[in-house]
Amino acid sequence: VVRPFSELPGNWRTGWLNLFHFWQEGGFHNVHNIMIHKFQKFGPIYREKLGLYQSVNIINPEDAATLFKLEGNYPERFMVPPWVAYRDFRNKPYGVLLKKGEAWRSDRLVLNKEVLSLKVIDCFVPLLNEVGEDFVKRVRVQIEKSGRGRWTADLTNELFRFALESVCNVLYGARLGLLQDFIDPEAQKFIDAVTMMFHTTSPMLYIPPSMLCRINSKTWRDHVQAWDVIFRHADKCIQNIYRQLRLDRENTNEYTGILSSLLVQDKLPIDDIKSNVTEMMAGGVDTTSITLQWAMFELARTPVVQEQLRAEIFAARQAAQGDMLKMLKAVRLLKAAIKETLRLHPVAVTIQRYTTQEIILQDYFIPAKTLVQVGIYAMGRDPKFFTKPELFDPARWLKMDSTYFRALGFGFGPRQCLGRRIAELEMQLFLIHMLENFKIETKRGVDVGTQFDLILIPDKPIYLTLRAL
Ligand code: HEM
Ligand code: 2DC
Repeated sequence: VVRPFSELPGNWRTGWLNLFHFWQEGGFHNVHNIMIHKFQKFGPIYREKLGLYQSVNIINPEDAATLFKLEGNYPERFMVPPWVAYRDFRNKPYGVLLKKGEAWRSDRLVLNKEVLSLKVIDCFVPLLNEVGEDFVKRVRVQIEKSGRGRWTADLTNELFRFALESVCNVLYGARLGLLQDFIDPEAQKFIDAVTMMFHTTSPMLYIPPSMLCRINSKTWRDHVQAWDVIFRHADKCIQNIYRQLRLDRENTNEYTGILSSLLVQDKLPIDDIKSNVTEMMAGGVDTTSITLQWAMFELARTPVVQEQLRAEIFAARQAAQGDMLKMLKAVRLLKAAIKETLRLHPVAVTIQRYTTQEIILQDYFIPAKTLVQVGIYAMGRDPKFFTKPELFDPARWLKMDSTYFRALGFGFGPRQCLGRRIAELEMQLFLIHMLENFKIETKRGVDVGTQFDLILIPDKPIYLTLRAL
């Protein structure tokens, strides 16, 4: 029998009271643990109301499959209210991140060809590879300086620079020089602004956009300032390329980055190109860098796995004779290690969709236009879906009976992460170079937890030791 929507478990009748309790429990930094707790209390589906926002939350891969299979051609996710409010406040155009309907789809189809399709891999690999190699050089210099054959540090900012350098090299076909000693203070300001933008988003997550600009709180002002820096700096980078392109028109057929391709093709209006390139530049900093930090942390704690990856990489290098494209096809365990990192440490606590029609989940009727969230953080740590979930075991992905709707770190379907190809190649190449050159270690017994800062981040600094091999 199918049960009605009103019978769903959960405390969804008292929105503002819930928001208050949530705030009391330190919920703004603890969303991921509160979700795990609620799945334990209510079972695999529960209904929730925070402020004005209602959602249904699910954890089961089968239910995720049901949801995504009916998402239609214009899937929509939760629109982060402060992000919408900023653009409306400053009159900035939306990119795919915040567009809907046909406007979203037509942008996405043009962008997919230039950013996500298989044909761009050949163009991206050399650009991302050189940044990975430069990171290794930088670590070597630090090791020399120490005079002890190793370097111990919190790599957060180094990795932010690496990630921005990487995404800009594919976007603009140009190096910013962020892996040198003296770096452009504007670029550092951009990096800090992205972190600030995420950090100031979470306390405003459940307040509708129309209310935000009116209250003029400190958080809102900091948020506006952060986006201002992001848009201004991205605009500067875009203008640079635009000018260059007009100077030397009769360019060769050499690949000069995503922005040039989009400009030359002329399939998107310039404002849409700008907004989308700005989103990609901002979306490419904290996401890959923090995932890489977690990956190195997990590898430092499981030296056996680290050795297995190194062996795979050495063998792949031998077989490919320096051809990176070929090499990337021979590192299955490394790719599984990235999946495994995102299982335990997803960037996004949930993947959400609005239902397009009535659907049935766990025998409950869910009406159309309901926000349904797949709790991927909770799913990744649940023994029902991953045996011994606490173990970092990349090989599980190669021997599991079913990985059906379990690898959702980049989302799913036509609305999945636009930067997925960039992110995956960037992280694979980075880890290849790091594992070929250094042993990664960390102090025993130091446990690092997770904090919700809109994206999930480590709750304390991670200290890693890199030792020359
Ligand atoms: C969307 C994760 C890196 C740009 C998303 C979504 C997730 C995600 C979960 C939502 C997908 C969905 O709703 O199905 C990640 C992870 C990354 C990463 C785990 C790295 C480890 C990047 C990078 C860029 C980027 C490097 C920029 C080049 C975007 C954009 C969207 C998006 C623009 C919105 C797409 C749309 O709405 O059509 N990402 N991301 N992401 N990501 Fe990423
Ligand atoms: C945050 O309840 C928690 O990839 C909310 O690169 C639901 C939600 C909605 C959208 C998610 C967001 C969460 C986390 C950050 C994500 C975002 C969609 C895209 C964004 C996952 C889970 C991110 C980090 C993009 C950001 C691009 C931006 C800087 C221009």
